[in-house]
Amino acid sequence: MIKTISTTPYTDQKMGTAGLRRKSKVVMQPNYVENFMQSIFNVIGNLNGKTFVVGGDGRFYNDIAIQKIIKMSAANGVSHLIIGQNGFMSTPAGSNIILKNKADGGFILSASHNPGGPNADFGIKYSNHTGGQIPSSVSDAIYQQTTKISEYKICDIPDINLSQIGHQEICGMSIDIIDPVEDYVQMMEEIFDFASIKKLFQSGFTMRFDAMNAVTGPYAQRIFEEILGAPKGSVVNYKPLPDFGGLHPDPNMVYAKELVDFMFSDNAADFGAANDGDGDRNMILGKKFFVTPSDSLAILTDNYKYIPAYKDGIYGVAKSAATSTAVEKVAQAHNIGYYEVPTGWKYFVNLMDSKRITFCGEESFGTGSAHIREKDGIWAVLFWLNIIAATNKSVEDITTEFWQKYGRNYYVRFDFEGVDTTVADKLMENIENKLPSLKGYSQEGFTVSEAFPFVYNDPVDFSSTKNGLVVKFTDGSRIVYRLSGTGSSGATIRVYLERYSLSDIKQDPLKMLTEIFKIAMSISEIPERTGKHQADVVT
Ligand code: G16
Repeated sequence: MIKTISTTPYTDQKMGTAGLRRKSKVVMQPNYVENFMQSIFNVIGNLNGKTFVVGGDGRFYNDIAIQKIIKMSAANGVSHLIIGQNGFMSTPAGSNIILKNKADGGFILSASHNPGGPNADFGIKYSNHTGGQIPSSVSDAIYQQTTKISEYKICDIPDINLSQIGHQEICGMSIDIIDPVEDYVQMMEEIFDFASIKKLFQSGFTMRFDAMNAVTGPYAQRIFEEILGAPKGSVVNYKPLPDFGGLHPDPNMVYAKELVDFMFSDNAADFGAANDGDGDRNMILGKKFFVTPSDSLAILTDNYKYIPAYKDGIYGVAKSAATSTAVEKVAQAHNIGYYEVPTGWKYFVNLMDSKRITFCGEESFGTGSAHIREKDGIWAVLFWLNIIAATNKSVEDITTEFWQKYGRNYYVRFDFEGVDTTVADKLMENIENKLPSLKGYSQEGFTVSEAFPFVYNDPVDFSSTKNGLVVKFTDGSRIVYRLSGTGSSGATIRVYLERYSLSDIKQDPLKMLTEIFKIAMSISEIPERTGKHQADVVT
């Protein structure tokens, strides 16, 4: 039943920040998935005795790609697959299943927060035995394979029925189809104080969780409504749909508009939250109040003692370089380790495995801990609920008290999308060339204290990664420039702005960052080089 099929390479199978992301139509080309998967299998080598976890966020083409992966796994000698029922599994749940079963890795079929559908995006995230996505050295080797692939192996059998939980054997490989929600719920129950969150809901506390028609709907309904007792209907857009019902499943102020409008209305719930396509990102809202992801990481870290799993102490904390420095002050206050890594959750994995950090987070709506090796949307929501239950304070009060204690890092990210890649590359090169001469440069009353490309030297594997360009000012303000690594076409220039104030904590972030934005534009020459005077997305 095993067939070897000739193929020719595609030239565009290089993974980005988190796996391979392309337009669905690109992925649907003949042998596209097959070439990519065979390249992975070739790099791993002997697959005999190996176990992999497979699932996805249910987006368009999930059902087709998963069948290809199953049949190719069997043909390549994989011994065992653990698959989410109907092909569904969130990214954090997948990481947990890999760790719990000591699997050799896993494949989550998702383009994360990117929209889904025939005219939208598809993707494949590949994790190894750590439960986290593979390091760049491995993805580079896979890319090399994709450029010279000439054949792939596949089992010539009918599609496998993924709807029944249980065990099957195909082509000499064993398959276990599991409930993708069950183990995840158990893990959350072990981390958080479910009894006190239950009491919170019993007292009349209200919440709205927007699953954005993506993978977390069933997880959220089970946890928030069925177990914790949030009123039925608290979880909205709960049914995972192949095109996410036309929603762009990115939980931010722009794309989670329905939730934002509700939470900023007079009928708002006490607490609001959203997750992205594959359930690793989160957005936190209070009544007419938004918590930036950078602040969220700092606040969770500062309040770790309320959480049963962390109350006895935590290791350090890490953030991506582009994330605001709010959590640095918390790390100093608690006397714990503090690390800055490049953008990409995979860079946290070594720090977690070596017990250097417990918490980590990114400005791109990602927060998580060492319970798994991916960011975790529902975990972040439960963490907030647990703090609220323990302190009896609102999201706004918790955040305001945090700013009163540590000062406020005003922070906004500006995305310039759909830029020609050559223009974007030149623009970044031009900024980088300018960096050495920027020290002492003054504009709008701000003076540059240092300017440098961000370079991360991993303390565990000693690899070195360059990602982003940093301009720091004498008052602690910062500009970071980066090109996104998660888009599926063209380039997105990300400009991250930050300004710190110890006592002036109630201002409008955009107003506070007006001057820094002007400086960022004149250093980068974005308007002149791209023709864009406004960002396409401001979060
Ligand atoms: C991925 C990575 C994150 C990263 C984000 C944005 O998240 O796992 O570490 O912050 O992309 O990356 P970029 O700025 O390069 O677009 P996800 O949720 O998309 O898998």
